[in-house]
Amino acid sequence: RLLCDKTVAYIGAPFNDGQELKGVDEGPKALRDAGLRAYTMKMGFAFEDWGDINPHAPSRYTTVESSTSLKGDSDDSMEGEGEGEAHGSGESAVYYTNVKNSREVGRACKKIHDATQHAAAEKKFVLTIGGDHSIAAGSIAGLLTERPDLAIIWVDAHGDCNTPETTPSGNYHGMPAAHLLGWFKKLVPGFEWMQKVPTLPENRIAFVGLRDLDPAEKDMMMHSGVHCFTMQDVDRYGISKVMDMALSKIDPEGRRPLHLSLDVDACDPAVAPGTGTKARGGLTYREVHYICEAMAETSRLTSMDLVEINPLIDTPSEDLHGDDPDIKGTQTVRLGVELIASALGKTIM
Ligand code: Z70
Ligand code: MN
Ligand code: MN
Ligand code: MN
Repeated sequence: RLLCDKTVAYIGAPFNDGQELKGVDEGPKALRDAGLRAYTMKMGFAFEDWGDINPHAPSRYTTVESSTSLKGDSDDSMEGEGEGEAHGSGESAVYYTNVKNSREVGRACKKIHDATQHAAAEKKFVLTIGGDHSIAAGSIAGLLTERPDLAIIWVDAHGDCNTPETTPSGNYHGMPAAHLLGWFKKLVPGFEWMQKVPTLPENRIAFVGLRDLDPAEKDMMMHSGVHCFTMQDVDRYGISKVMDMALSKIDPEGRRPLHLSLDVDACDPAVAPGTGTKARGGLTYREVHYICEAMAETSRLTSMDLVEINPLIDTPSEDLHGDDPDIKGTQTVRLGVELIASALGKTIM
């Protein structure tokens, strides 16, 4: 019995305020232009384009704005310290003030939350396309609300487990996993709504492909219940054993709906050049495909994020050999379409 229908709800999250580089907000359009709709329909899926979340417009799903707001509106500037300073009212003492663009990021994530929750309620396969990885705070929050026993495979070079106390950059895309796990001790302006979202239990997330962690982030991950599979684990055990181990950790009885949060920077830069934070020694073309194929084989994959594809810095496809003629676009964009197809069950035989 399938946990979702063979209908893809495509939710575009053209969003780049969680990091420094422009271009990652062009991901949703690039994947449309690459021919994703036709490609997935050929595989027997219905394809519903739910459009792009406009991070700057009022939500099309809800009129509820956050009821708490900071007095004095000192805005999202980087303050260096992780601690909020009192602004007279005392209210800001419970807020972090060092998350860059936090109001923008938080409001956009709330809209993404509303959209993924809505699509999950309609039993769709929920496909959220970034944008930077900040959007996973929204997509997973919405999915968890509707599918409370959800378990997550987070494929990334990075842990994305910093808190505002440990972040070296202030960039929210290095923090969404920690936020979902309930590791933030204070509120983030724009993210007040997260308080009402179920916290993700630590033993329900496994990271795959890790190789670039900040010291304090590494410490928190190691001393928590999250499951970590580094590139060295991929070398040692091979990707198939790593996926077996990861899935049995987050879903020992094989009954949970599964979510794949796929940051393309998990791939080796030779495979995915079009991304902002490249880290050498990543997943090969086949390894990242295997991850998607293994998720599809469970028959319990009900949602996916694909993030950090930056078409503006991508390599032209002329450099690609043996590419699929049914997919258009630059190298990393094409890879994105292929990975979605694998996650939806495309097999070699
Ligand atoms: C670093 C930070 C990060 C993606 C970079 C980098 C995080 N740990 N995430 N690229 N996708 O700033 O927190
Ligand atoms: Mn903006
Ligand atoms: Mn990431
Ligand atoms: Mn990353």
